Amino acid sequence: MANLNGTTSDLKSSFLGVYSVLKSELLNDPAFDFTDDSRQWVDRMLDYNVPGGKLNRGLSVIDSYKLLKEGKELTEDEIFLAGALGWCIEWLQAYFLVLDDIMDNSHTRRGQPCWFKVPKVGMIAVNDGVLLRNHIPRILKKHFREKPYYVDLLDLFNEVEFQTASGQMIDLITTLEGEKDLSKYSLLLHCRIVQYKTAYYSFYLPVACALLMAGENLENHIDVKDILVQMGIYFQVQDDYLDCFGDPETIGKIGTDIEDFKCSWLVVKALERCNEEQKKVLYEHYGKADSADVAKVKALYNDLDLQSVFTEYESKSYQKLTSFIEAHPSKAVQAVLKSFLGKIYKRQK
Ligand code: GPP
Ligand code: MG
Ligand code: MG
Ligand code: MG
Repeated sequence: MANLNGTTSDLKSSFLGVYSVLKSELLNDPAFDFTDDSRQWVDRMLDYNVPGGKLNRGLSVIDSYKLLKEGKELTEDEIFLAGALGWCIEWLQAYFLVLDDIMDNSHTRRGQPCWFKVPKVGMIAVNDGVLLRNHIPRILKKHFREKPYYVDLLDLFNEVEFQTASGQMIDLITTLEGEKDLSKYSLLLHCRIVQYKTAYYSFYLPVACALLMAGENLENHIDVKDILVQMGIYFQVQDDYLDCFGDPETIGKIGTDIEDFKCSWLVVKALERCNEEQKKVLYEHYGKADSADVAKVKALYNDLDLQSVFTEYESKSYQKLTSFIEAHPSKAVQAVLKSFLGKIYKRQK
């Protein structure tokens, strides 16, 4: 395996090397000895859903661990383990996305059809989601069973999965309320949804994994968690913005938030800023599958200049997060948090 202490592209290619090892371990499970078809199915399903994203969450476990070690060269073994934890997060993400795309009735993901849209897959994707989820404790057991932090790792993944599923549930049932009365949508409600459905697994989890590997007790790092959760909220506001204003070619997915009646940051801001007449347009056209309705909503978002509102929010969030980070007593932790923020600020995908 290439030396992971090297450049970013080395880091990425070695990280992908860890994927191959984990995948072949999982495929060697006696469960698939029975038929070659089953092994091939899982092989294709993993390649389709696990490694094709930006890999930010996974890579940042290694990054964060390195920063926590304050520049000390990592051993090959440490690099493999941090990589394996990174992949557990990517597996978790794959599981969430496969199911989220079914629930959101989405079309594309990472520049290709959503897994459930692939011919002959359909609702088998639900079971594939369950399999992806079950791979995580198998990876953890194989590589971390003897570690003093093994139980904490299992507990962390369980807790974060619970938080995410709870956020997803609120995301989904909130649309039922919105369909009855759009004015129920508020910034507070939005914040609650995105904190749970996105922030814990996307931001807190990678750093918490690195902290556990470094022998830290997570209870001593509540301040870090708070900052990461704030960063995760900002990240999901970007996701909501890109759903409407992003380039589908670049973000690799076609937005469905307007059709799905989502309590998106954009609709909350539109409700805050619209006059009575514009409100009528929103009530009439929001949450409809027809592209003419969607176009009406998008035109309203443009009239309300939501792009500028977002730009303003983006720079305010950046300033606020930077000041939280700089107030943290540890330089190593500051470096971890700044590296995260730098990766997402003004992202286009
Ligand atoms: C992102 O919401 C939230 C998730 C991917 C969590 C899903 C959780 C489950 C328990 C299934 P989103 O729908 O805005 O994401 P995207 O825009 O990528 O579809
Ligand atoms: Mg979705
Ligand atoms: Mg969703
Ligand atoms: Mg989205």
